[in-house]
Amino acid sequence: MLAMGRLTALLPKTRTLAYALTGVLAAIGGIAAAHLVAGLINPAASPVLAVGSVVIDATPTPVKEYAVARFGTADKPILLATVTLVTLLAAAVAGALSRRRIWLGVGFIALLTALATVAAVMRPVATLSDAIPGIVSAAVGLAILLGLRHILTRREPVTTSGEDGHELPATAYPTSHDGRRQFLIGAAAVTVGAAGAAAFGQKLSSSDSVPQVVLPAPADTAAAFPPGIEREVPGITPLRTSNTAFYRVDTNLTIPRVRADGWRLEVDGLVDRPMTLTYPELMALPMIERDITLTCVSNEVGGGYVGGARWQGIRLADLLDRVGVQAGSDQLLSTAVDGFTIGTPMDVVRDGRDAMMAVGMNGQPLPASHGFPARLVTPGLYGFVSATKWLARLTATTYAKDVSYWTERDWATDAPIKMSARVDTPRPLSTIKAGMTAIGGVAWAQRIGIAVVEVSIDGGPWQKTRLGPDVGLDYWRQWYLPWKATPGRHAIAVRATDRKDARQLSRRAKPFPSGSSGIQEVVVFVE
Ligand SMILES: Nc1nc2c(c(=O)[nH]1)N[C@H]1C(S)=C(S)[C@@H](COP(=O)(O)O)O[C@H]1N2
Ligand SMILES: [Mo]
Repeated sequence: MLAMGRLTALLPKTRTLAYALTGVLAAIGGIAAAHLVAGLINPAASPVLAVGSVVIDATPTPVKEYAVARFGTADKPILLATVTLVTLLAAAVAGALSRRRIWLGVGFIALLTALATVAAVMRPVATLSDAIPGIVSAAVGLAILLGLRHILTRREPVTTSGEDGHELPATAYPTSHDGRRQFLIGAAAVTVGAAGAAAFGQKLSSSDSVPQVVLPAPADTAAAFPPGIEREVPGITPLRTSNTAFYRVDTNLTIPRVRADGWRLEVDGLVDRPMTLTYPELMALPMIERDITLTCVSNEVGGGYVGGARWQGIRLADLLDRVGVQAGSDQLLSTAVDGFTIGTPMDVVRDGRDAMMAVGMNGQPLPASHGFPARLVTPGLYGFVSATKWLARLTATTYAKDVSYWTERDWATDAPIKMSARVDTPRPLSTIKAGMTAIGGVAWAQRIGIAVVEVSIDGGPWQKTRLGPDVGLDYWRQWYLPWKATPGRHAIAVRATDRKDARQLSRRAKPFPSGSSGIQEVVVFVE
């Protein structure tokens, strides 16, 4: 207990700090307890996340753009860390002030938790139960504040400071040593409890649930899925991306949990017969099954925001024929349950490609993270103009009338996926052993199909690689080239050509506003 004795000896001089700490611990404990409860009820109602969402919505577009440009995908963690930090700083100030005026501490915790509760309840898809985490945070926060304060004041009677604010030495209080120990034990208990609660809550909220529904057999099935060459070429991306390995991109801080019962799909706008579908009604419609490679416009050359899966769902063109789209509608606006929107060109959706409202992914109901109960999948277009998850509404409209979420932020209105080839193995900047190996990866040219993939080593001639199985023109293609690696540093470049004989763009472009382009070049070391 020597360390504890030393620690406690520090406390008397830093009594204001101890009070600040009660505020911080109250905030941490309240936030953590609420995060745990939110994990059980609705992850999006967790105080920091709810406040974070309000901050996102209230942030002017230029600031948002700056944040995305400056921090990229780290923008969300940075936002949440900032919300937490500001809260804890304010809590520290309130705690310190509460030393003399208890109501300042109590009032602050009440105000803070009230804000978090309001933020949770005001979200577009909130229910009343979303107030529960905020209320829990108030109860736990206040209990911690008052509990720790109780321990502190026991060794600091009202007479501690005289009229002049002068403090008596701590040794004047026989119980002070015990009090300090108790305070430290209490603080440690709150910290450990909060860490446990937060971690468990996080586990609950980030687990990707596969909803318990049974998919009907599709009427129009895809051809048997061929085995990929990932067994023969170690390190190459599997031909089919599993649901758990599939990239996830969306604006949501937590995965929306939509229940099948109660869910409705509205089909409206410039249509002759507007329609509302329940989940069972949707599942009763004839379904198709297609192998499609999805790509995110934010994917850099060589990046991982791309994946291939077998999708099952209702052909969009069939659904639109049922409602009768009126002449003049050039945009299909799709709205998610949280109000997020995507605009897809109406002629693209109806040009014969199998754009679909998917309910299944690789033989399973859509996982929550990939859009349960229903999402759009449009072959050939980047996800931000074609792949709305957690679908709630389809509106036939015009580009003149409605502007979708990303288009409003200056991204393209229509964005076909650019052909690209990626090296999976050897890994960039890795060191491999000399001798026979393989260079391999994937290439995609949705809507047209890959014809040729070529590799150039150290600026040498372009060599044709061998292609993996053909899964259709909307699906990516594996490729590989046996290679006798010689010691030294090597640069490997890869480029693709499609079945219309067009070559991949070599001009380098950033993702904004309509997708990256350029030739990937990978450097490896051989020893
Ligand atoms: N509701 C909703 N749907 C969305 C998005 C989103 O932010 N919200 N992002 C889109 C983008 S940018 C892409 S690339 C795809 C990604 O789908 P995935 O997460 O299933 O891979 O979803 C699209 N659908
Ligand atoms: Mo995307």
